[in-house]
Amino acid sequence: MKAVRGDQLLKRHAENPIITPSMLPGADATFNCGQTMYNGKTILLVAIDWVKGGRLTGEGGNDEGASTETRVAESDDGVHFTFRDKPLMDFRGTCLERYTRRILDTRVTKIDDTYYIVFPGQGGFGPCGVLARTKDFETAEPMGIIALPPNRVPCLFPEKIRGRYARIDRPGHTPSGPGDMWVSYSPDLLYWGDHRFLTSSYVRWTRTKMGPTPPIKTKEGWLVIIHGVQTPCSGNVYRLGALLLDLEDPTRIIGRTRSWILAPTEPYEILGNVLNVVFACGAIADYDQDRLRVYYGCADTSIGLATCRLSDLVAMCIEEA
Ligand code: BMA
Repeated sequence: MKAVRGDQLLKRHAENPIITPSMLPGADATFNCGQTMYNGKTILLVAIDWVKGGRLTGEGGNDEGASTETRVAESDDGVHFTFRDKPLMDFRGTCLERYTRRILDTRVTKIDDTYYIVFPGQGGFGPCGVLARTKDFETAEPMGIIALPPNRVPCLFPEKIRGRYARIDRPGHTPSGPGDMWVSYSPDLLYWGDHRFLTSSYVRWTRTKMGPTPPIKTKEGWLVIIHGVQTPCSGNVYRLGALLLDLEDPTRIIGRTRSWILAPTEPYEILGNVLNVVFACGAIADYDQDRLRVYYGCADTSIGLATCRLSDLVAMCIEEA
């Protein structure tokens, strides 16, 4: 066993996994989640797979409902969550219906008073980036498709940079090519251009692919939690790391972790619907406590919470750059 196994910067909560399918009767998986704060509560947008009579429902199953839907789970203490009883996004009957029958891996970014949600649209073609918005997490409105396939992870910055909206994403990931990360700009969140290369895979544990989450502002730079995938003969292993980008020019990398900060080492991360996965769709910064909370998907089955000092992660990015 490598020494680094006991040495991951993110520390797991003692009650992990804090969200499991047993919390929702009929659920087979309650996993990868967008995350944010709303009215003092922690809000997670949790991907849910349902099972009925031993079969997954929806596409490929028995056509009842979506194969993966996304529900709000909310909490006052950030550890004990309650699920709402309806999916947040049901876009049947809208112009985006054919792209939104399966909604998972949501990325949430608050810009001014609106929460923007991006997720991979799917429907018989490669994943495309779908943008929706909400102000209250009761209802959400579809806005449009902002990235052509294959691009499942456009992540919005929480404020304009030099007068324009900005995003980081990973276009072009296919079985034969890992896809690189890029930064793009927009006047209105719908039309994107002025694309700039950011980075290719840079360590062994991101060799198969890597993907971003919505950037978090720190005084040193934009902190971006990333997932990295490596594929030994036993199959994909998903781990987490981080990048630090210049505040004024986010195409400039000023820090990055060469070590991973979380890897699947616990039984609930190693075993599940997909083996060996810790996967983050975002993180929450508690600036007043110098704390970063990461609610991460475990083996595509449940959700864990891991935390570290925000300043420690920023320092690690700069030291290991
Ligand atoms: C990625 C996404 C995630 C999933 C991961 C591991 O490509 O599909 O939703 O957690 O694979 O299966």
